[in-house]
Amino acid sequence: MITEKSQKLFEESQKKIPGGVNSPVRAFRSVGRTPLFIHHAKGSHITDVDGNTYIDYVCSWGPGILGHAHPQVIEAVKSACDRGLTYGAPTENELILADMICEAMPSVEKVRLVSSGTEAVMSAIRTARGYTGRDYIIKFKGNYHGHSDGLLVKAGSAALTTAVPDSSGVPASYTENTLVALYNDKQSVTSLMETYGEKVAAIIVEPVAANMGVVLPEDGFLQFLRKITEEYGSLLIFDEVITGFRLGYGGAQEYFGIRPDMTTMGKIVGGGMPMAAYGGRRDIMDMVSPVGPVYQAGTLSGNPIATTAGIETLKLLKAHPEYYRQIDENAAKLAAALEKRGERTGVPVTVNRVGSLLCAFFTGRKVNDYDSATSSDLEAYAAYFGHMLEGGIYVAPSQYEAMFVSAAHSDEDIERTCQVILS
Ligand code: HOZ
Repeated sequence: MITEKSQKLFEESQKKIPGGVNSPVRAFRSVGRTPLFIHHAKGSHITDVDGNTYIDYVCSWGPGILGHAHPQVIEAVKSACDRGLTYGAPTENELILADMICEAMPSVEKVRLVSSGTEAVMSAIRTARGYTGRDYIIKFKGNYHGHSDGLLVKAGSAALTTAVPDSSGVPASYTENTLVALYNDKQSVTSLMETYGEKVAAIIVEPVAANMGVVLPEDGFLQFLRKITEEYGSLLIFDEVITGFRLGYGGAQEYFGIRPDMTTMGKIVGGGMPMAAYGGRRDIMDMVSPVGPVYQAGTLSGNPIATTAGIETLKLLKAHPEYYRQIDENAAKLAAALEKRGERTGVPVTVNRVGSLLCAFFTGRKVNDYDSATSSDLEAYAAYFGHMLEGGIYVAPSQYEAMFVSAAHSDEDIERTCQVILS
């Protein structure tokens, strides 16, 4: 595999861009390699600047549920571009998309469109605080909710691999209202609620943790969070930036049958464009400016091109419920192959999967929380990553991310991937 052009671009990029990348996990540091610079992507395949083509399971970290450059999405986006890129004024598209989101997730009665998952979560937290008049929030160790100051506490994703779980540059006073509980550990939540419950604005959770690898909620855990937040008058926020429209059209809340008070979305909802959303109960969302006193704004919020990509993507997902069955089944085949690889090589592997989200941890332990997730052998992950890449398969360049299956992955892609896993 020749990667000369990628290497050259990486060298040059490091002179102008911190670490040569615009988001840390892309630097391939935790797998000890230099990143691939991408030239184009189509369907299930991604091609780098040296002309190497890979079957892609990063899928832009989640948005690519239909695969890359779906013709219907591209066509609509091109035609939207002809009408102008941004107006800074309302459009009918925003209403159409808001309607689609509210229909997909009935807990979302009103929704605000923003430009990134970080912005969605930051705004949801502010709204929850404004609504309850309380300052504390509870998050879970290893859950990642974007990079806003108050949430970079025991975070997942690249914050786990850069060895700076709590970022420098965040004043201690900005995180003093952030309490950290342990994922899947009811007692840790109960203890915090017993002490601070009356002051807790919200508990925010990734219903499936997908930024410390993939860690599933244990039976009853999400139901417990629903109950305890009700008891203390706190809000329950589901961060569905990854799970929204992926575990099913109605996201994790439909999959697990829980009605959160607020939901944050990103990735798929923008169809590959920079767009995200936060929404929830009408009385809560009516706290947001200009109706209520919680300020939040954005020049590119509800951008016409981004909403076009989002609408077309959701239309396709809604029209093809069979996609969800297909991607689940394909993910199950990959999971089985990964387990078999563990048996064959003698390197212990624990595979976690829900729907089309999966991840291999190189540990013999059951992985159900931060400590077990971080017990994975990172050298073994790096070796697996290298093996897959050499075999033409592009998986996340970090243990602490998910493997995403898309509707564009064909039977041949899955078969080929299983062969590489087992080779
Ligand atoms: N925070 C993203 C993964 N969970 C990474 C985004 C990126 O590097 O593009």
